Amino acid sequence: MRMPVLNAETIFDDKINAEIRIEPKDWMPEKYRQTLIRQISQHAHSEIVGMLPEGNWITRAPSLKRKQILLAKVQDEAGHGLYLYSAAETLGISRDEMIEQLHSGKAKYSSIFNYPTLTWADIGAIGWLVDGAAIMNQVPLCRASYGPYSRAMIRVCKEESFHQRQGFEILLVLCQGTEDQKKMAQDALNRWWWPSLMMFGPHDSDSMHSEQSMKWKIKRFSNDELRQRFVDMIAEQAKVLDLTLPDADLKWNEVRSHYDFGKINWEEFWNVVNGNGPCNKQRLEARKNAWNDGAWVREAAAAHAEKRAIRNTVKVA
Ligand code: BYC
Repeated sequence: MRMPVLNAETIFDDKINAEIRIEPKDWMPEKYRQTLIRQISQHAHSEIVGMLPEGNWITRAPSLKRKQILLAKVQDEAGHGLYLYSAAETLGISRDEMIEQLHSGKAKYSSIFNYPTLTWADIGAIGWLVDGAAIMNQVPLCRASYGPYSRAMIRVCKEESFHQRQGFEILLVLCQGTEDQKKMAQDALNRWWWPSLMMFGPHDSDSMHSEQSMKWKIKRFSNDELRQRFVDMIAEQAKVLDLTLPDADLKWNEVRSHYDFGKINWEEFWNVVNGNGPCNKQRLEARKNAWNDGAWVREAAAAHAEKRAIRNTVKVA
């Protein structure tokens, strides 16, 4: 009996169904490649732009210990950006192209990083809420169907979980401190709560990529499913801090076994995504300046690599 000839697309579909990772040299549909480039590069940009709001507090951290921890956290974000850029490069896009897309505004980065960090409590709120949302979204990405992305996410998630604890601990210390410190923690929570919910993206009904990305097992849960899990987790953790989430509609629903919560301001979300948030211009300016100021380092590194390559060829010959 002759074996049926399998075409590339059938092999790809079978691997997805069997939970076998797709690797860089495997055949993949062009749209799958483009979806991954879009998501992974935007994820990388988010990590790099995400260093800015926290970097703003490195020189003003309240103690040497806090400064060391914050420095380490911000360096972790840089590392996450680098793994993710490398993962995206395996799909055939260059680092320069990705950076160009960020600088020209073609590629997005997470809306959350366009809000200002006004007080030290904001650093706690970012760790607790922003990194908390990141973990909720990224743990399922450790099982994403594309091998290099899923493997990068395993290390990223381990580090994010330390980040969330350090944020929670900053707030716990403030909440157990003076009345003013507790107020500062509550104020940070009031400002960061709704933007954190927006991190999960538009409602499922408005999420144009979700259906296809879930079929391809890039995404494992929808935006709304992850957002709900996040609300359920944070509502309980807020009790430990004795802080109040700024949502009058937040209420445990016995029937659903989930918290109900209020309406998200989608107009604000799209406004921020489209470049008009409080810090969009400042963030992009900072990234462009860093890129231009670092040109001499990239040139020197390239010249050094070229010299080493020539030296090695001469030795081999
Ligand atoms: N902000 O069809 P949808 C971090 C865009 S880093 C801006 O649902 P998808 C951290 C979306 O891109 C956190 N844009 O899209 C770092 C799409 O537009 P395009 C970053 C958003 O891809 C430092 C359109 O809206 N995490 O945690 O299926 C310090 C329609 O959306 C946002 C990741 O990147 C947003 N919030 O789902 C601390 C995780 N939401 O691309 C912490 C990986 C949506 O067609 N990414 N848009 O122009 C994902 O999981 C998915 O891409 C998303 C969106 C859930 C974000």
